Amino acid sequence: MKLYYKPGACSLAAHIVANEAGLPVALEQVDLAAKKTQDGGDYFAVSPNGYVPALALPEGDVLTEASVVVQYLADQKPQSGLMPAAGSYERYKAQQWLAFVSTELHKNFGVFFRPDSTDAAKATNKALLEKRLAYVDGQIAEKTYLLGDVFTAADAYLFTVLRWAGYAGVSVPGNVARWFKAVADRPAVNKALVEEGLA
Ligand SMILES: N[C@@H](CCC(=O)N[C@@H](CS)C(=O)NCC(=O)O)C(=O)O
Repeated sequence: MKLYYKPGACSLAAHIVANEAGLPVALEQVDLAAKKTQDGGDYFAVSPNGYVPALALPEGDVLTEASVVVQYLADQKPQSGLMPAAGSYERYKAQQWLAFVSTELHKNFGVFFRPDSTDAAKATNKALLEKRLAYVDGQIAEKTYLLGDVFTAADAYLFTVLRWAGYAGVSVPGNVARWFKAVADRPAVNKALVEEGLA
């Protein structure tokens, strides 16, 4: 398998899950501005929408969408607990968090990275993101990780998008900050940050 990524982008979630699972995933960096792969190839030929993450599978297909790529990787090592078993109620809770991170957080951070975004749009999204993080704060008040005691792919995705909070000027409440530190301290997470040149 090969993961197409940009350092610090949402592809970091897949990278973390691959490391947590101990999967042999090759990494290829993408120049998202030029839409070129590390070896100079056309990234649109890999992934027609031109965004990361993209996971090239041995069978030849390419899987995209961060919330799905992390599940695929986790399911390669079910014993890792990175995703609960398919069909279990816990699986739906993990998917609830993945959908929440994707649609309520990830997408709303996008405005801070687009050069044509207005200050008004940024202010609107900052307020919305802080409201959503207040919800997360309440949900994890009594927990180590989003689902309880076990680190899952949902934590990897939330950690990835929350790394952008400082850049965006979005305030992170206390329980979320405590959770963020616990995730950052995990060896597999740190390894991914080092491998992407971020630590
Ligand atoms: N729908 C995609 C969106 C992925 C996405 O927004 N990727 C960003 C980096 S975090 C990207 O590659 N942006 C460059 C572009 O869209 O041209 C997903 O959920 O994975």
